[in-house]
Amino acid sequence: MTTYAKTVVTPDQINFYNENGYILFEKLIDEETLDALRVETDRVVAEAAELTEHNAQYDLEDSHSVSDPRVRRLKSPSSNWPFFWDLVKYQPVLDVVEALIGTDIRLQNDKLNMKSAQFGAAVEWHQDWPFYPHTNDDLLSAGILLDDCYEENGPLLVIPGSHKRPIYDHHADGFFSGAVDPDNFDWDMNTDPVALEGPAGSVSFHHVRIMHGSALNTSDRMRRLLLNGYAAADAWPIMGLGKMSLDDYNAKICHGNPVLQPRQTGVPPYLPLPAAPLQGSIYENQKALKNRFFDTYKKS
Ligand SMILES: O=C(O)CCC(=O)C(=O)O
Repeated sequence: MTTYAKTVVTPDQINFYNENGYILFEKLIDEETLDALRVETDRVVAEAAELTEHNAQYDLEDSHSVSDPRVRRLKSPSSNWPFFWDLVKYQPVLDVVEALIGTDIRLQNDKLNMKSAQFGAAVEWHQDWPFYPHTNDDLLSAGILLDDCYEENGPLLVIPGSHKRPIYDHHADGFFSGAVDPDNFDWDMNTDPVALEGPAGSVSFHHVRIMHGSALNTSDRMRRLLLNGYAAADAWPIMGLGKMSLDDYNAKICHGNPVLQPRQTGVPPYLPLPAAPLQGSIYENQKALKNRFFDTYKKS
């Protein structure tokens, strides 16, 4: 097993994260692991070629066909392919997560968003919190860049400091839509968004309440982003464990120990109910948003 030097996270970096709700570590993933991640991703994507509809492992672009296969997302990769569970426990990333949310850490969710060259789908502005409210908000997502990612590739955009604002309305026509209507934006699109961009192997960390989204990938290069969502083990999901047994839930602990006593803080609750009419992924949930922002967005 490879051993890694502990990632140093300085008090200034922790303060930056606490103030802004995000931080980026350039090239945190070593070259060997990054190569292995790309090889495994290519292998898994190739297995989807014959699919004709979404399933529990793959979310497909609207334009997907057997003759022109287009995977939009790998769903819960760590549950479906063992390589990705090993990566959830990759120590240099967990060192940062530990510095930001504490020692006892559970994997909350994970996905690999593909954003392929020339057609990769946009993700409308949203906070992650309304999708999975917890008893406290010590949750974040680590975004591992598989490819160099810059403005033309549709990087993740965040609104610094928005994790301290109220929870925005994520409903449309009375149902959860997982997206914020642009008429409700109270930030300046010309100056406020920050792009989490950098060379392949860089890792961004964003708070569960930060406002974020991303534009289409109109470039001729892929933008693949593995998002591993981590939670402090004492943050308990308000929506319950779903179909998971307690043993399965605790098997998601990737650092430290399970905690049975929830820590309750005064975070604003928000329920993703009534459920979005279109289920399966954020892309499907967000189809209910009629007033779409990124369909016509061009950075000025
Ligand atoms: O892939 C992206 O750019 C954004 C993804 C995201 O925010 C999500 O899947 O919740």
